[in-house]
Amino acid sequence: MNFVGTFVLAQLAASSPAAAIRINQLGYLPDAPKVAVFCSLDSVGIRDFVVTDAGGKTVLQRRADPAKSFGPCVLNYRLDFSSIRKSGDYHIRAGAITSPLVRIREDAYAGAADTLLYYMREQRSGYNPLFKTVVHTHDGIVVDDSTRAGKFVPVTGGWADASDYLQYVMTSANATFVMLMAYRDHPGSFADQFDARGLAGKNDVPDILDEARHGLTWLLRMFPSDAEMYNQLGDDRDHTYWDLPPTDSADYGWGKGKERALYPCTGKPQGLFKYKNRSDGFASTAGKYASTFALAAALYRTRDPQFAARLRQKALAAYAIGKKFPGVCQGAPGRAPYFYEEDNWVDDMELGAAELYALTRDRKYMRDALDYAAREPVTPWMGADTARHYQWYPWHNNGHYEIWRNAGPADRKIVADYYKRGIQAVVKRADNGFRIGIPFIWCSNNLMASFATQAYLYRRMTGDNQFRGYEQAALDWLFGTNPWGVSMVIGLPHDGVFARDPHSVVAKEMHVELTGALLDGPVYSSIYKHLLGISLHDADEYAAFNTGFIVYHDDVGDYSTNEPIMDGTANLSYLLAAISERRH
Ligand SMILES: [Ca+2]
Ligand SMILES: [Ca+2]
Repeated sequence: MNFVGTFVLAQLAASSPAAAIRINQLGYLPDAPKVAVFCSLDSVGIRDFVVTDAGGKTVLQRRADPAKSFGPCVLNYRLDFSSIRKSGDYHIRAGAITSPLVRIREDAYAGAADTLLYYMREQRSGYNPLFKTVVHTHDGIVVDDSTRAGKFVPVTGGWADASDYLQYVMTSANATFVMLMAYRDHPGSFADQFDARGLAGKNDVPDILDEARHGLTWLLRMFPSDAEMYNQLGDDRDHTYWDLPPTDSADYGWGKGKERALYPCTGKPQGLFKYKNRSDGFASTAGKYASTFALAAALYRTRDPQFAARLRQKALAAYAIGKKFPGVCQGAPGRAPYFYEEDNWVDDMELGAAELYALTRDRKYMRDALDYAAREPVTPWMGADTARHYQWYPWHNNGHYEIWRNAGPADRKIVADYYKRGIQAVVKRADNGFRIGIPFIWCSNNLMASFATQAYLYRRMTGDNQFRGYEQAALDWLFGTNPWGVSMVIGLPHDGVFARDPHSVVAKEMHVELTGALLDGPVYSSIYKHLLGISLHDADEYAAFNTGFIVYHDDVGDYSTNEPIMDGTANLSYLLAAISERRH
């Protein structure tokens, strides 16, 4: 470390707080549970807290509830101010600490789901509205296929998965599905301010459908015939260069900046070099194609009948392939050992079957959906301490909810109970001050968003409010009620504390704020320490809060906690749309 670095760290240490009050910076709905968390880094505790209104008048004085320590927070207290239901601006004071501005608003979440779409547009491959040009125009050339290797297939489009430019059907299909589902259930939460290309200006299509259709177009290209089901575009050879999308110079063996490698599902382990995945079927990918196309076919039935007819035919074809070739089609590693290690496929086939039943009303699909659901009632990370990278994906199983929408009372109860078991498994681990029970594996924010979404869906399905506090705690965590006091969505709220230095070449080189991007989020410090090629570029402004079992760094060098993720961002759109809708 050089002298300047030492000096900066000394300065940080001198100004380090001994405690903090963490809140949801986006705000609280008037009728929602409202709990701030007092995190003390030493053993100085508090007894009471007060809440003052915008005029400085005390509106609540209460006893702080001591809670189990968590991460860097040696002492933790829950400051419950749920009794305040009047919209307005407030501050919370406890000991010598004053909170940031606390907002209680009917419209606290208005427009939030649309804000996520700024990041989705920025991630577009094909025409990209940030660069105002077409990026990755040559895609792609088939690899790892005995009969088609070397063939060019036109698959331009879709979204870059994260800050690299790899593209996966696994994450892109789920992203598309969730956006379609968010629009179907909560159309009032979305505006029309951008056109199909993602440029400013309305086109009489809600922007969430513009974005979903961008995904659908790419997915149709990735599944051009029954004999060709593609799964991945590019591999980690992408990481050799840290380029902007229009000047991407990755070399897949036929020259820098040329076509990217296109991987089909093959039903066999894949990996062109040292590392191999554990693929053994098609169903994880086929199920995702089927569910996304089937839901889209229903939504576009009157809007665009021709498009809908094509989607319906593709949904049926994909589902049949999944039935014929059960098993998983995982991400393919390149030179590095990391890949998407999805191990479950019955969840994907369940969702595909549920959507095909909704589309066709053929009972055989409902029977399939219920059979698949019974084989994996709980998404297996729920209740676990760890998991492999994207081992259980999607992070929550929308299939149970989609069955529920069209099932009779007995089956409705069965799938609602499946959700309940998953929620209970997480809640059992959530006896800390933040009420958080997820494992802090890579992409923990996805787990947080999915837990909150599952808890929301369960509440909507059953009217049972017993987990509402945990649902709210997960939502609050994402918007700042976490040890670092950081909103995990860039730009939400625009005047909040959020990542200023994300792991993104676009943000770094273009000097743009990646508004709407959900970050990977905190990980176990043991994971962080063992990742390859990771180091901070600047002094850690959150060092005082990185002393516990989990860490988060607002640093371009930390690709494990501070990298924006496309699929997680899209996944959050449902929950934000749901909680904002009736407030418009
Ligand atoms: Ca639009
Ligand atoms: Ca799966």
